[in-house]
Amino acid sequence: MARGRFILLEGCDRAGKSTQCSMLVSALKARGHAVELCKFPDRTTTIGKMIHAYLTNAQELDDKAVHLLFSANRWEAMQSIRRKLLSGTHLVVDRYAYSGVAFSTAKGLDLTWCKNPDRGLIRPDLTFFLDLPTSEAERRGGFGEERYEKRELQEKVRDVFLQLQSKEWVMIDACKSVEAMHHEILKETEHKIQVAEADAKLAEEDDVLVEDMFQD
Ligand code: DGP
Repeated sequence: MARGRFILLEGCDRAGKSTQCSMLVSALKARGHAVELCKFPDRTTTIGKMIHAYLTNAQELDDKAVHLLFSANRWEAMQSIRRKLLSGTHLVVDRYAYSGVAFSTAKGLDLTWCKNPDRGLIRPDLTFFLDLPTSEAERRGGFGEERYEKRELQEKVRDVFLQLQSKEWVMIDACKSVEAMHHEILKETEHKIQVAEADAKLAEEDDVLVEDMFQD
């Protein structure tokens, strides 16, 4: 049996990640796949509650301390993510370590320093980047009340995301319709899953998880 695929959706605020994640989960379920949604930050854990207090301006925290909390919030999910993937469940993940680096670097922290705490996290099998110009994000009803929802910061975040872009990323134009984006994302994901299933039938060795996020 092929292990589950780790499908990541990254992007700027207002790009439609959460909508696309739930549409993707529903479409994969409808096609008979075992699939779960996983969202970062996960605000339900003890660490996640501290992050929530910070994001909603209920608590002040040093930039580096909060960066480490976001990273710890991903690390605390790793055992469960590993278990699910190895049991054959696909995971659709809403934000991950790229958001961690993009937001903290945009706030002025050093890019390499920001990558370090996330080194060794499980690497996604497929990363979509939903790209939306900040002016368009603003047009979509403006930003909300949370700490990072400000035009100037969002512009810097997008710049860092584009700096982090690798050739493995699938770029999605988030100005397109919800349906058009969904079609592209689903097509790429199904292809990834089919290739993995075909490979698993031929392979003599296990298809291992790669725990090398940001390793050089
Ligand atoms: P969301 O729940 O997806 O709306 O994310 C909440 C906010 O937190 C959003 O403005 C993006 C930001 N964010 C998400 N992940 C990270 C992270 O790892 N580090 C930092 N500094 N910010 C993050």
